[in-house]
This record gives sequence, C-alpha cells and structure tokens, in this order.
Amino acid sequence: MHIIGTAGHVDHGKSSLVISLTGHNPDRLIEEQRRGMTLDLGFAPLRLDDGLEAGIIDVPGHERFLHNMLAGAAGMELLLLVIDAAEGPRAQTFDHLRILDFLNVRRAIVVLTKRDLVDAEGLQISTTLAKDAVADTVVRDAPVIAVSNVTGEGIAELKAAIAAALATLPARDADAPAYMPVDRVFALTGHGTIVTGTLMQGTIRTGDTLVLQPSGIEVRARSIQTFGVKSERVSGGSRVAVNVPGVSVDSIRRGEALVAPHEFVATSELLVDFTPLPSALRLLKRRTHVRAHIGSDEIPGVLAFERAAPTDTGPVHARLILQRPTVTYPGGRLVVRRMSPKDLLGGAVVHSALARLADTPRAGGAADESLDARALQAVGASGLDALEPSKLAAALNVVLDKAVGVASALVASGALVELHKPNAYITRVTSDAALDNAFAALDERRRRAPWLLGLTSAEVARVVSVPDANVSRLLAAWHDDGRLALTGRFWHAPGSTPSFSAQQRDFFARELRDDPANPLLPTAYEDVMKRISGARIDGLKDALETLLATGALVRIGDDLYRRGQLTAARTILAKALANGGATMAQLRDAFGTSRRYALPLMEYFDGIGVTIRDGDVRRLRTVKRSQTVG
Ligand SMILES: Nc1nc2c(ncn2[C@@H]2O[C@H](COP(=O)(O)OP(=O)(O)O)[C@@H](O)[C@H]2O)c(=O)[nH]1
Ligand SMILES: [Mg+2]
Repeated sequence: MHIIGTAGHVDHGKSSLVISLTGHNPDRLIEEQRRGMTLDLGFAPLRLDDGLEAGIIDVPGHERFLHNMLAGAAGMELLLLVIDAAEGPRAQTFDHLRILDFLNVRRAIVVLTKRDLVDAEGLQISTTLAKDAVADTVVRDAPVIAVSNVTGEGIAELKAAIAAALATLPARDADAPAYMPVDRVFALTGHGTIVTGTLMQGTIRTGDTLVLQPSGIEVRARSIQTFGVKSERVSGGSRVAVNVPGVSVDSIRRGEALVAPHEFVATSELLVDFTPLPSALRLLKRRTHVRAHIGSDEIPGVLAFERAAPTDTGPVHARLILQRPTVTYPGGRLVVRRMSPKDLLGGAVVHSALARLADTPRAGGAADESLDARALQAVGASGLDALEPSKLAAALNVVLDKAVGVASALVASGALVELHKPNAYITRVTSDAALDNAFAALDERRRRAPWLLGLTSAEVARVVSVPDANVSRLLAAWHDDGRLALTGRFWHAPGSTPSFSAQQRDFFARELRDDPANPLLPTAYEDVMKRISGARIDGLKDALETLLATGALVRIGDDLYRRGQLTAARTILAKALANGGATMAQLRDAFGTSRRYALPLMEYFDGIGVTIRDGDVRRLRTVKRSQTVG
C-alpha cells in the first residue's frame, strides 16, 4: 500500500478533491465541517478500478496548522499538489513544496482545481504558473491535470495518472522494523485505546508486541484496521489503526511512535545531513534553536554544525540535540523550523540515531552500500565498545533477526568478532589492533621482567583502553581463538614461558630446598616473604607470583608446597585410602608430618576434589563413585 498526500494553499480545493476521488469527507471534525476549513489531518481510502488501493492524507493548508500538516507529511510518497486554477499558486503552495522537498515524496501530480471557474486562457496561465512553481523542486517533472470538483471533469484522468504513478513507486523494504508515528489517539467504547498512524516501514501483525517510544510503554496489537477494514497483517505504507488494550488514552500523545520492540533506541541526539533552504542561510548560526518535526512529533532542540553555519544550500553534517528523546532510523527524514518565529530552515536525513556512532566520520553514502558494508561500518565506528545486536539493527534499520543474520555471516567469514555475555560485535580490524597493543605490552613486559608470565586483565584493559568491565569479554574471545593463553591470573602469548635470572633461581633453590629427613614439610609463606624482602634481588616477589601461577608452588594455608611434594602426597593418599577410609591421625602418620600440616593439606585435597570427608574419615572421591556405580 502507498500513501498519497494533498498539499496546497488554504481553500484551493484539497478536501473537495479527496471527496471527488474517494467519496469520503476527510474533514472529520465537527469544527472543521462548521468552519469549512481543515484544521488537522484527514484520512480517506482510495480504491482504484484495477484493485489498486492507497490511503490519502489530507492536510490543512493554513499556515497556523503547519505542524499538523508536518505530522502527516512524513508518510507521503505521492503528492497531489493542489492549486486553484482561478487563483494560481499562493504562499502555502510554495511553503508546502519546500517542505515536501525534504520528505519522502517520490512522485507528484499537480492538480489544478476549479476548472469550471476558468476559461481556456485562464487555465493556460495557471498551468504555466504551476509549472514554474515546481520547477526547482523534486517534483519538477510532475504532470499537470485540471479538474473540477463540482462537475467531475478531469477526475477520471486524474485517477488514471494516480494509478500510473503508484505503479512506479518502489516496494517497501521487507526487512525494516515496524515504525509508525502516532498521529491520533482515541478511546473506542468497548475496545479501549486506538492509535492511528502511517506505518512508515515494516510489518505489524495481530498479536504483535510493540513499544510506544520514547515513553517505552509495551503494548500488544489486539486488532488492526486500515480504513475500517480489519486486517491480520499490515505492511509499510498503510494507514493503520491499532487497538492497544490496557493503555490509557492520556498516557499516549501524538508524537510517540509505535515501533518494533528491539530495534529502536530512544535518543536525544541525532547525527543528520542537513539541507538548508536559501532563505535560512542568514538565520542559521553555528548553534541554532529549532523545532524539529520528526515523525508526528515536534521537538525543541539545537541544530549544531561542526564548525560554522553553512553558507550554501548543499547538504552538511549537523548534530540535532533534542530536549526530549525520540526514535527514528537511519535514512529517516525530518523538517527543521526556527524556534521563533517559526521560519522553515530546512530538512535533514538522519544519518545515525545513535549518538555514540556519530563520533566517527561516516564513510560516504550509507544508503547505497550493501548491508554487509554498512554493518562493518557501524560496528567499526563503535570501536572496542562492542555493538549489541539491537543497536546494530537500529544502525542498519532492519529487524533484529536480519541484523543477527548479517552479523553471524560476518563472524563466520572472520570480518567480525563476537563477544559474549551479553552478545555484541567488534570488527576483526579493531580486535587485531587491540591485540597488537596487548602483544606490544607483553613484549615490553618480557624485556623488563622476563620472570613475569604476562599481564593481568586490569593491565590489558589499560593497554588496549577498554573499561575493566568489558575487557574480560574481549580476553575470552582471544582465548577462544587460541590467540592468548591464561595462566593463573596472567594473560600471555600461547607457548611463552617466563625465565628467571640466575640470582632468582639460586634464591628459590636455596629457600625451597627439600629436607631429606622430612620430605613433605612445607615452607612458611611468611618466612619466604621476609627473605625476599631481605634478599635485594630484582623481581623476586614477581618471580614468586609466577611460581604460584604456574603451580610450581602452591600456597596452602600459611605454607608453601612444591609441586613435587604434592605429587608425593597424592601417591601416599592413594595408597592409604585404597582399601576404604582413613582417619586424620592415620593420614598424618602416612604423610609423616604433624596434625598442624596434615589438616590444611587434607582440606586442600578435599577442595580440589581428590578426597571427600565422610564423618571422621576421608575417602578417595573416585573410589566412592565407583562403589556407588558397582
Ligand atoms: N467551483 C468550484 N469550487 C470548488 C472546487 N473545489 C473546491 N471548491 C470550493 O472551494 C472551497 C474550498 O474547498 P476545500 O476543499 O475546503 O479547500 P481546502 O482548504 O484546500 O481543503 C469550498 O467552498 C469548495 O466548495 C471546484 O473544483 N470548483
Ligand atoms: Mg481542507
């Protein structure tokens, strides 16, 4: 389905034209019918002979209701520019044309109304004036058709032109997430709250969970209608009324958007490509207070340029800092007016709805690049601050599943690296650059302190400049890839081993010598530390840490055991417990030490799962298990 919109000066016959085309009076408010003037948006279905269907949005022409006009204009794809044949183009004809230049209008038809009020010569003049009016706009090639809403002359010809134009409109992107700016909210007795809008993109099905943004209210689409006809599924370009039970009318306002649940991030800052109107150049400053018309919302904010205000009418990068958050999507269009007076300043295309991505200069015309290239660009721009799938979906303006599919393929091809808990992506290039930094720091560490195993995660976090909280996910990814190894709490290149100085080796050989008379006797940790302090040998403390990390030494309670001692103790245990349990006293005798050493030692073996306590006796865990099985 596509959306047709009217535009043009007040009283030029827009609403009458909608009646001629559809039989529906778009002026739905009693106030409108009494005053004979459109104040707010009107909507009517257009059903053409060949089964083609479209929605018509009728807008108010009067300047005072421009904000209402803008709330509806964003959804229009085919424009009917209505000009009174007797009067020719007037102020709002031009205003509307300038605005529509910035919106999604792709095709237009100039309709000269009140054909019955002019003669051939008058028609000739207004045709020329109409063509001049559209000359420098996106709709410069629009056909001009004269009609009369009184006699019906030209209406059939206009319908044929509309059908032809609709046929040429590009199909809506099926992968886009649902986005519907809310333009009306009302309660229907017996049904509850109804919100209506133009579904700009995506699909809504009955029963779908959706979110009103930026308020964040989760709703369920209980039933859906387009122009009074119930529907199970509506897609982009439809006029939609959605019944959202359980939400009060007062909690929703025009300006909210009804969107897919995962793909939109409410934001107060947008990066845009802004195109100024010629008349705006003298009004724009580096920072200008503006009202931004985004979807059906009007939000005050500041339009800020990178260096200075533009001096010509070409598109420029700008930041839109809003007083309230909004949701939009890359490629979304908006109109900017001056705060006061409300002069039109220009229009903008949203480059990024994620302010964080905005910190990086963009890589050219995002829209024509492939989804893969855009995904790489978005993830790359996010750097080491890994991009979550929902934010990737927002950056690409595709449904979450699609974004995950694109990212997974890029992970498989090696272009992206996936981090876990929570899942998020960084590019291989970013990952490699960070890993290079980590390796450089490791090399430096090896040069200065070869007796150290590597870097702790906090040290890696500092070296690669990621927050401590995120570094573990990055390290886990490198570990999974086999690019980094972990020993104790030290990260290092796989296969790299520490090396001690001769003095360090001598020190430990001396201090941790076996006692042949009492081979399982440990060394008191405190004693070793004291001697380390007294020894004045470089890096001794770090070297001890390395011995502990590699398991060459094990600290048990207040004592240090050598690996060989623990292997020997295990052999003794296996023998002592081979035929069932043994008491502490029996084990102490088997070890040939005192209770003071045997107790912590057995707690250690319990702790690493070798033995298990069973009342007064210890048993081997494996023996017990095999007994249960046998
Ligand atoms: N004679 C004549 N009057 C028209 C025609 N179209 C609209 N009008 C009249 O022009 C006035 C304004 O029309 P309306 O549709 O409300 O204009 P809008 O403000 O652009 O929506 C009304 O009095 C209409 O009856 C037409 O084709 N011929
Ligand atoms: Mg009207």
